[in-house]
Amino acid sequence: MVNWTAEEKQLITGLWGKVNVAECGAEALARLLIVYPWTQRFFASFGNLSSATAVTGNPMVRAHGKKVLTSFGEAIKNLDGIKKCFAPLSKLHCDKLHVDPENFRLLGDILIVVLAGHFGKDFTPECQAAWQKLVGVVAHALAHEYH
Ligand code: HEG
Repeated sequence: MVNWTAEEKQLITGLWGKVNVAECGAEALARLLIVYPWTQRFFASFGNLSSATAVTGNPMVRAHGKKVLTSFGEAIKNLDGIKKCFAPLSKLHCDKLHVDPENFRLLGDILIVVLAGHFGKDFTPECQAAWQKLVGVVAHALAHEYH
């Protein structure tokens, strides 16, 4: 069970209210695929991923990035029950998609980079600390149903 301080909750939800989910989600997934190219193997059906420009402009990457970050929003709405909330998604990523859970950590770290880029000085060290904790908890929850 994770404990969140009132300040952490405020830092997470306060920033989340200003996040452009479509933009940041698309950027995060595109960066994952470019920075860690082996992650492309899960998205063979997404068409052209042959260069950074192709990845960034790929509409399926953009749509899926938005979907993934929207799903993060569900975690934020359920901060005290993230494990339960993500149990079905964890099963899906394990049984059907066969995604190595290490990739959840990589995506979490990439999301931090994206937020830092979008919010600059407003992404204070305290805010980063709260978000870093969140992406860790999300990665842990998504890995929880693996066997
Ligand atoms: Mg996953 C599908 C969420 C990381 C690969 N991912 C999905 C879906 C959601 C989701 C909500 C749609 C599920 C559905 O259709 O019912 N993913 C999600 C989160 C995270 C994550 C919250 C956070 C860390 N996913 C992730 C990573 C990879 C991956 C790191 C691979 C490197 N996801 C993946 C694939 C699909 C989904 C291949 C199916 C995509 C498709 O074919 O439409």
